[in-house]
Amino acid sequence: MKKLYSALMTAFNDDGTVNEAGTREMIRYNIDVNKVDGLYVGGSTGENFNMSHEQKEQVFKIAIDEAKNDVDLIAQVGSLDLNEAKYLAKFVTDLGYPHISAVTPFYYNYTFEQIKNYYNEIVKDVDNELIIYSIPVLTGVSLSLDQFAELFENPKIIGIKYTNADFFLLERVRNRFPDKLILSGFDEMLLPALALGVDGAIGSTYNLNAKRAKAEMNAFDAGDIDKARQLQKDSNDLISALIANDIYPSLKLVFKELGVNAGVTKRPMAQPTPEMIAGAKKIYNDYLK
Ligand code: SI3
Repeated sequence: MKKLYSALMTAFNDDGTVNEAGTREMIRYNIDVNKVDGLYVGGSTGENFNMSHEQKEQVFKIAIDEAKNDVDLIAQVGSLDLNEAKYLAKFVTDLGYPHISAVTPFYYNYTFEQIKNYYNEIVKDVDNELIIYSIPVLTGVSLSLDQFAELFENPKIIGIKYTNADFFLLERVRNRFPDKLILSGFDEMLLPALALGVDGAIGSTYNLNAKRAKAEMNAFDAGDIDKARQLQKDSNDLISALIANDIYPSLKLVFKELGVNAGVTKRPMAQPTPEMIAGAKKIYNDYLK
C-alpha cells in the first residue's frame, strides 16, 4: 500500500512565535479530514530552516503529542549544525518518532565524504532509521546513483525523500534499490513518480489536496491511468494557482477558508497581502469547495 504524507506546516503568530493551537488544528485536519497516512514534521513546508532550536523542539513535541499513534511520523532533523542534527535525532527518537530524516547539508559545497560523514554521524547513536531528504532545487546538492549506494551501505539509512524532477535518476535508484523506501516529493509530478514505482509521497499541497492525491494513487494501483491522469490534472490546476499566489502563505490562507487557523508564515517569508488573501479565496472557491 502506497503511503501519503502531508508535509506539516507550522502556524506562526505575527511576531514569529509558534502558534501551538493553530499547529494542532492543522495536525487534526490532516488526520481526521485528509486521512493522511503520515506527517513529515520539520521539513521545508514546516519552515524548519527559519526556526530557532527551541522552536524545532516545540514543534516536534506538539506534533507527536497531537498525532500520538494515529499516523506515521517522520521527523526532519537535518541542520547545518551537525551537533544540532545529532541532538534532535536523539530528541525525537526519545519522544517516540518512528523515523527520522535529514536534509543534505547545504550552503558550504560540502564534499561527498563530508555529506556521508554527516549522515553516518546523525544515525550513529540513535536507535532509529533515517530517510535522506534530497531536494536539490533548494539545497543545490545533487547526489548521484553511486553516492546513494554508498549512503545505503549504512543499514540505518533506509530511503530517500526524493524531491527532484530528475526522473532518469529516480528510475535508476528504484531499479538498483528495490527494497529501499522512496517517497516522491514533487506533488505536481506524483503520477510519473508512481509510474516509476515510488512507495508513496510527501508534500505541501496534500495539506489541502490529500483526498484527490489518494484517489489518484488508488486509480493508478487499479490500472485506471486515464482517471489518474485526470486527477493529476485537477491537482495541478490547484498547485499552479497556489504557486502563482506564493505557495507557503497561500496554503495557510486557504486553510483559513477551510476553517482551520493556520497562522502566518515566519518572516522573512512573505506575509499576506490583500491581493494574496483574495487569491487564496479564489483558489478555495475554484478548486476546493
Ligand atoms: O519538506 C517538505 O516540506 C516537503 O515535503 C517539501 C515538498 O517536497 C514540497 N517542496 C517544496 C520545495 O516546498 C512540495 O510539496 C512542493 O511544495 C509542491 O510540489 C509544489 O511545488
